[in-house]
Amino acid sequence: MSRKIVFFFPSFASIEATAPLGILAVATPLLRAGYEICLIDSTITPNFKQRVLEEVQDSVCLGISLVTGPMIRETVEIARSVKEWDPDFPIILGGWHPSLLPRQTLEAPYIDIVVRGQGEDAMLEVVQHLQSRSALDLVAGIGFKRDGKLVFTPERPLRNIVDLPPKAYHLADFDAYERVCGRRWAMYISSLACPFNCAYCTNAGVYGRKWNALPPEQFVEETVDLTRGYGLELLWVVDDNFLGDLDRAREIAAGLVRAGASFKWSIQATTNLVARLSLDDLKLLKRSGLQQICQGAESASAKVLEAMNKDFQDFDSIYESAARCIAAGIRPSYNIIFAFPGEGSAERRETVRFVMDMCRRFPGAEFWTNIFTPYPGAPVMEKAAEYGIEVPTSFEGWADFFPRYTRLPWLNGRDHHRLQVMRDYLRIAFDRVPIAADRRGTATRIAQKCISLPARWRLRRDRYAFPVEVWLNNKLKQRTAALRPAVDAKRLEAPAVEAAC
Ligand code: B12
Ligand code: SF4
Repeated sequence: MSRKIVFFFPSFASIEATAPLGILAVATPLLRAGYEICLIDSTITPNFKQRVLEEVQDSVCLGISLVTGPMIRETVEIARSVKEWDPDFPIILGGWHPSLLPRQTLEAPYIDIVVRGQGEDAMLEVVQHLQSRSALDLVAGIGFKRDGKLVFTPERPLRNIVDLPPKAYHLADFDAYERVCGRRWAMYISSLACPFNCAYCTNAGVYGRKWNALPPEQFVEETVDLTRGYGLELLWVVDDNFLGDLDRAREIAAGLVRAGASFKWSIQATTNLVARLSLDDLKLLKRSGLQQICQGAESASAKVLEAMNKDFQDFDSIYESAARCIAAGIRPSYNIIFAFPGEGSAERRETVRFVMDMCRRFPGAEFWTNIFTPYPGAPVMEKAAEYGIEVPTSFEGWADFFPRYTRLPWLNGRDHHRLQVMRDYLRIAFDRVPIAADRRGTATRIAQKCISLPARWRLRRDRYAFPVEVWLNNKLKQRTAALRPAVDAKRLEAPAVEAAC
């Protein structure tokens, strides 16, 4: 009887490639039970379809991990091909999208089982039941098909992160990820859930709101081992809100300094908690290797923030904490969401002014902008009908939900185009440091610096007609693209919507 389980990770349209943490998490209990794991990540496997079709031949099942959006395209492609080879071969979906929309996902004819929420125990139990051919009814937290009908088992209680097994990092081909990304890095998670409930966020629907975390000693020991063992230069700690316990953060920093850790790391945290860190705290974090704190500023308009349920955010404290971060040598990094319901042109201008003001006052601060994307399970979706949001009625319908190019009933045609051009100008005007290695030559850098000045002028005056600088920047980017490796997940870049407007 086969002991092989195949996992597929579809492309997430970025060259910032590293191993998928969700799959590394569910792999550990399977390995401990004596199963062999084959992990195929589309981003580092040019002939991924053929590889999956070869590997499934002698395996028990295929597991796919995905979030809402373009990852659905390759999921469908792979699942359909596997079903063409053997209509009875079990295909299991896990991760955020199937967790938030289990019924609609399972309705797709090529999906057999969906796992809702944490998958460590559920996946092992599913595999064991598939092998013993016993009924799946006793496996909590899943959905499956019986005689063409969808069956859902009761919810599986959430486990705290301390009770979860370590991730199977040894399955990751870090050499291949480094070839694509230019940097050797990994994701690490040290806490689950977030106590807040922002209207656009789906977290509460999967992990609840009970923040729970690993003790500082475990964080220090695991991260030091991980980075030394695989020669990693950077860890992105993907906790939703790393600073849920400020003392824990301080102890982690002190522990890393004591351990002589030499890797860089970055975290995500809410602006109100970052604001509680003193300059001394930040200096200690910097000494421990912390290089960046990502925060969701989202908008500068009080009206929009209220609609987002972000009343915990205070702008004076954002300015103050940015100043302290810069003084400590840590990059404050902020996300912005444009076009949230209720954002008119006045509110958008307010946000652009805030971004420009921050970047001018704190060189080194950076902003990443997105277009509001209504995700399943987010509180804002309760008002979908009121906002005129067309909610897809099939699994495949969610494939184009992606903050880079989302179209909304109130943001279409010329408005959408104008916002995209403005986002382009924000990118040109102010520097951002991506995870992937900077492959630009000196000439490209100087040219981009030169066009940042007219870009700032345009942003100040809100003028985006004849965007020659954007055209120029695209030409410069093409030069850099030629230096990229052949395997580039950007192939999933937006469909031809930009050209249409
Ligand atoms: C790391 C990360 C990324 C990484 C990698 C994503 C990935 N797929 O691994 C990158 C940078 C690529 C990314 C990109 C984006 N992300 Co992201 N990301 C995260 C983040 C911070 C951590 C994910 C993680 O690794 N967690 C740790 C692992 C261990 O947990 P897990 O993924 O939940 O896995 C568990 C279960 O889901 C399940 N499971 C997972 N896979 C599988 C597979 C099988 C077979 C089974 C059985 C079970 C199973 O078992 C695991 C262990 O319990 C989450 C937030 C979060 N708190 O999780 C957001 C999150 C997943 N991202 C989100 C979003 C919106 C995005 C972007 C759209 C953002 C953007 N502005 O572009 C893009 C979309 C990417 C794309 N093109 O499709 C949303 C997803 C919403 C949704 N409905 O899907 C989240 C939840 C953030 C949020 N708060 O809204 N993201
Ligand atoms: S603070 Fe971040 S993780 Fe928490 S609810 Fe808001 S968006 Fe989600």
